[in-house]
Amino acid sequence: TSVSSLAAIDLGASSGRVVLARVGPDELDLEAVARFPNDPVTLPSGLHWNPLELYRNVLLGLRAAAAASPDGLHGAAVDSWAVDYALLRGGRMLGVPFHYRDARTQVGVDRVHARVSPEELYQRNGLQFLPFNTLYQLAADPLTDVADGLLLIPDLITAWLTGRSTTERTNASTTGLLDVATGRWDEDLIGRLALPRRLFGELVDAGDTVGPLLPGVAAQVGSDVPVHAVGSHDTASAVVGVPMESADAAYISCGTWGLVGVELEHAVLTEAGRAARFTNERGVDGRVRYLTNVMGLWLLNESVREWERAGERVDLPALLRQADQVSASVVVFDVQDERFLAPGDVPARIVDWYVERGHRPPESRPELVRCIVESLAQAFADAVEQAQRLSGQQVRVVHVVGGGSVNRSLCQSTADRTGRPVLAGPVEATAIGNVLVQARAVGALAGDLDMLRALVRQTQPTTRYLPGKGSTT
Ligand code: ADP
Ligand code: LRH
Repeated sequence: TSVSSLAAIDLGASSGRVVLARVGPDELDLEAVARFPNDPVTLPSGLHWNPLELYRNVLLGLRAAAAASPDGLHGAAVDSWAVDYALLRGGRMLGVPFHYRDARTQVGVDRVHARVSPEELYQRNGLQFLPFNTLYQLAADPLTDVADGLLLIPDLITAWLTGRSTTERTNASTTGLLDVATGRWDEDLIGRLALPRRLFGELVDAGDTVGPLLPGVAAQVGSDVPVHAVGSHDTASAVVGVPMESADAAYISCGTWGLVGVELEHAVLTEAGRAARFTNERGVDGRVRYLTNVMGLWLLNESVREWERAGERVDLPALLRQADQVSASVVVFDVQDERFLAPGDVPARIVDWYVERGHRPPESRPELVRCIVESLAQAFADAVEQAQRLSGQQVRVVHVVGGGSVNRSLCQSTADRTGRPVLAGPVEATAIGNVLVQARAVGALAGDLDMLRALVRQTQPTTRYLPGKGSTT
């Protein structure tokens, strides 16, 4: 084993980055060589992603990563948000991929549930109900008839880089069409939903090698780079990067969403878990990510966007500091209310929530931000309790990773409301999980997830928040 240079291409729902890492048995150094926004576009057809712009930025990022590694890059791998896809025909993309927040999915939900009940679906795929799970989107997508292939977003970028079409399993588990017991495509379910079997291609696992860059791509990047499969669902990579020391820990992967749960060896398919919307997503090394989607920093970011749409510039760190100074006691609102899912005027919807219940609504921006932070922390705490109760896994410490881990009031309030210590960081857990799995694939590291996490503990600083107290780094 020796030190390797590896690039993580991490595409979040709010921004993307290319992170260059040096990884070896005692070393894990990261540097973001490119950061770029991931802004959706509204067309007459609905709300879409802009995968070409993302791909353009990925190439620039890879070029910067190659330029910063004089001895060459030993690998690159893509992860992104889950569930969304492109349809293809003859290898070419058909149409512009939809954003999971587009409103078209409701018809798909009705169509799927008319054929297969939610109870049966849960036994087959283990997934929490989210109206945008891939199977519902496909049931509302007329292009499935003419398509001969489907690629999830990270697999699409990987295919553009390498010319190879693969479907990585952790992300495939978010389609709703993967058998939770076997990790294979559920042929029977695909048939009953009248979806063309030809759409669902070869499954690969995190750690597999996909192949070299296409010659034309290598020319643009300025170097040849082997591309790997990693936990291509960003949350799967994030969970690899959580520095959990033992099983009695919960994690909150907090970016656009707050994904709250525990890691298990086996799926839990109880009716209570289904009712509480707990999911069994596939993790790296066959682990189960038993978690639930909490609305997350979307509430804060979409509020800021709404104010910025009105032509202002908002300084988020300054606003968070002002929110900390709010002395009025805060009534928490239900962040899981479905009205908050769609893009738009989130602040007005929050005010409505309070008014409908006869509570005094927040009267200033700092007060509104404070309500969001406290309400998110309460939802996180509720989800941690549920994860413990539904899985039987004792939770003694709560890890927060992702962008939310640098939000101090969110972390402190989560410690207070869970009554458990919160360990915050690393902020780039997803990129870390991505490169750790690559490092193992190229032989720079060996061992199971516990050993990978030990390296994260050894090299990455975390901040500890104690309930009712303050924080220490
Ligand atoms: P995603 O992967 O879903 O795009 P990230 O994990 O990158 O999300 O988190 C991004 C979010 O983290 C930002 O939109 C912001 O809300 C929060 N964040 C990032 N940096 C800071 C900071 N310095 N202070 C407060 N919040 C921050
Ligand atoms: C977080 C995430 C989450 C999914 C959602 C669509 O980025 O991948 O795990 O549920 O996006």
